[in-house]
Amino acid sequence: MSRYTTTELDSLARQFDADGMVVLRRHFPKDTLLKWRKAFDVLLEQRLRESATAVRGPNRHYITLPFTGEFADEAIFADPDVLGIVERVAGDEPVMCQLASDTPLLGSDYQDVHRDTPALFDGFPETPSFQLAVNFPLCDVTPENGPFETTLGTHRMPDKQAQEAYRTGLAPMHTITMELGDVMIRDVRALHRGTPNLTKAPRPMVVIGYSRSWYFRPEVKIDVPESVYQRLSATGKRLLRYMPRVDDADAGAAGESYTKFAY
Ligand SMILES: O=C(O)CCC(=O)C(=O)O
Repeated sequence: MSRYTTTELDSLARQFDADGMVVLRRHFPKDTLLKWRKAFDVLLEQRLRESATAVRGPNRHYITLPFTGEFADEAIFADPDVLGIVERVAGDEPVMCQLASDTPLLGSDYQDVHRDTPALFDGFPETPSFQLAVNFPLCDVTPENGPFETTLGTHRMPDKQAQEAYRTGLAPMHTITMELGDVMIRDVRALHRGTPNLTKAPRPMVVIGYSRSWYFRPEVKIDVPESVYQRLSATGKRLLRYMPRVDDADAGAAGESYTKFAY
């Protein structure tokens, strides 16, 4: 069920267009996310043991989540408010193409300031949004455990202008501390960076990728087990329409192909 009215979603979409991001505070139920955390801790341990993560800097790991169990949760990935904002800023019939996590550990560092994708057309950065990240942490995110930092309003700027705006303080970094349950929706073109986790506890941040209906990202995919697919609603099936369907036994195979992440 939606928490926001149509007027409020319109306003959030306008804020997104200006800033390149919005945060919905206390949006997802904490008890659901604590179940995700329990499942994630097992996965993290296993992937670290197998060195089967995509490394995003010292002690910073990107891990695709299997689309099974807790993680195949339509109440999360088809949340009506999140989709309401995604559709307003990236058009009707968006595609869900990524379900993963970013986790800085003790010993992680500042990432270089970067965008996650280049402009859609070389030399024409001023386009509406086409690739979004919906991020939510599996713990509280404090100044100590590696908060995400982002500039506001750089998502539609040419590279030089964005870097200049950041360097001169016109577009400073904002530290996004979050409570378990908060959700951030962002245009991945904004200049941003990960920061060091100074604590002993991992700081997992889930990332669900949504794209415009016609946009294809070959570097990511969600393997959808047939039995999970059959249980999805029409909305869930539609969001995942371009994702490969796999035998149940093949779900959750380790191995990351999303390695170039900074532009
Ligand atoms: O996890 C984070 O806080 C940021 C990660 C990030 O921006 C990236 O790896 O591209």
